[in-house]
Amino acid sequence: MSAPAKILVIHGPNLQLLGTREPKIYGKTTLEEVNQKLSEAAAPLKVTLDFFQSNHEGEMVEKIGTARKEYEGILMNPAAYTHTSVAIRDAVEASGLPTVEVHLSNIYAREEFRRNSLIAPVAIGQISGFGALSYVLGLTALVDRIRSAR
Ligand code: CA2
Repeated sequence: MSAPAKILVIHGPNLQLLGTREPKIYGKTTLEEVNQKLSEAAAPLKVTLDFFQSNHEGEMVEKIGTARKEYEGILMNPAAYTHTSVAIRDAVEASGLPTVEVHLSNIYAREEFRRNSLIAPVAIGQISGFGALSYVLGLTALVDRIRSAR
């Protein structure tokens, strides 16, 4: 029997504000509660999670850059960097790790500039628009992919 997969969960800039502002767009669930929901979903899937939140592009790039040593997949909400960061996209691609991109809001139903994701082409998939459930759906899909690749 192989060891349980370790998955890195990355939350991008400003997501530490979740649940405190803009509830109409992002809901009332705090980041801590999102992580709690993920931990509850991870237990029956028999995977372990580490959580990382950063407001800094370079920190996110460095975390992704060392992830291969420890993790089998990445679940990430790149937040605003979704639409701007070639550096994060290149880091994901270079990591070679299956990565699922998630968004709380439906990025295709908002401003034009949110409709383009630089990360999506290097992710195995994207889930957008289901609030905290996007993360749980994303985790389920990521674990399924990791298992079928083992
Ligand atoms: O819908 C998502 O999950 C986003 O990744 C959230 C980003 C936004 O830039 C993306 O276009 C879509 C914004 C994260 C900031 O979160 C806040 C939460 C509460 C209050 C203010 C910002």
